[in-house]
Amino acid sequence: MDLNMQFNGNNLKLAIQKEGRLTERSIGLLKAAGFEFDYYKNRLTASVSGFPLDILFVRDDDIPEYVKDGVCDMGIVGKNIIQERKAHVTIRENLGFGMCRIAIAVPKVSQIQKIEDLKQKKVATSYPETLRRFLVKHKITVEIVRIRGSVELAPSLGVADAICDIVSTGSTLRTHELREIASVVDSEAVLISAETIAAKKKEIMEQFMMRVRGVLRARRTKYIMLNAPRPALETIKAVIPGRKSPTVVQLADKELVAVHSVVSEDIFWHVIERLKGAGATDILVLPIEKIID
Ligand code: PRT
Ligand code: ZN
Repeated sequence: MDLNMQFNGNNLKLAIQKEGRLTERSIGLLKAAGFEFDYYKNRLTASVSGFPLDILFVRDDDIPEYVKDGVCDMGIVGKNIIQERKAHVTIRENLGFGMCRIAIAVPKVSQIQKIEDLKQKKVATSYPETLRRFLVKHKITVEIVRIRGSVELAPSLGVADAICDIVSTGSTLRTHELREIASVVDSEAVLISAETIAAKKKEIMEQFMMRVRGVLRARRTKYIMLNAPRPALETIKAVIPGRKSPTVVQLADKELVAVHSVVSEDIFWHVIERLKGAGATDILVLPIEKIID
């Protein structure tokens, strides 16, 4: 594909998965960041209106190399692929979707209980490099059987004693009567760029990143509103300090105040418990669209 034939060379070129588990969420992130483009099946490229960004729809496996070689400036791909390829690219943001792990599993009935029991056994995987590194770290020698798809079938076909594959919900392992014995590495979708950025692309990449970060931060944060008795205010302010300081509004009832603030999603439930404990009532939680500093 000669990209220069199709695109303005000064535009930022972003590669995303054409059709697969990351496609919908990648497109959703770009749209949430305000980038408008048409997407339909079998489309190879799209241009964004009002922003110098071109999108390439490709196989996920090709994305690290495209970015490393400068065919594209940035890409959205699973961390698992980057690690497997040992691709020299820079991870700019974790994107909070495509969550999975690479894990080792054995048939439920197998004698193998722990990774040490894998010594001299056969392990089937599409991630030979990731597995190799894990085994070197644990000083275990196995025979790695490289398989491209349907790795979970390998033990029942007699091809291997264990598998090393992507696990998300664990339902594929359950369906195939497999039992996880070790987690090798965690993965999620990431935004990558080349290690060195061409000078003419730096500014536009920063603008692109600012928009994407605005969405990511908003997704990780909730807006919270609550009522509280005035004496509880100091405790509540300590629990939800806000981005700078919470908004405190006097209610008609002089004994009550309303407090507005933002809370990070990872500590959200913990915070709610503490707020209730401090006497907060009528707690409202709202999504935030964007956070820009
Ligand atoms: O055609 P192309 O090469 O672009 O796509 P692909 O078929 O190689 O990849 P795809 O779309 O299956 O996955 C793209 C990326 O999604 C992966 O590289 C991971 O980063 C991420 N991801 C997240 C997953 C899963 N979750 C996942 N569950 N990739 C694959 N799976 C498969 C896994 O291989 C296993 O067969 O789902 C099964 C396990 O899922 P659970 O939920 O049953 O545990
Ligand atoms: Zn792939």
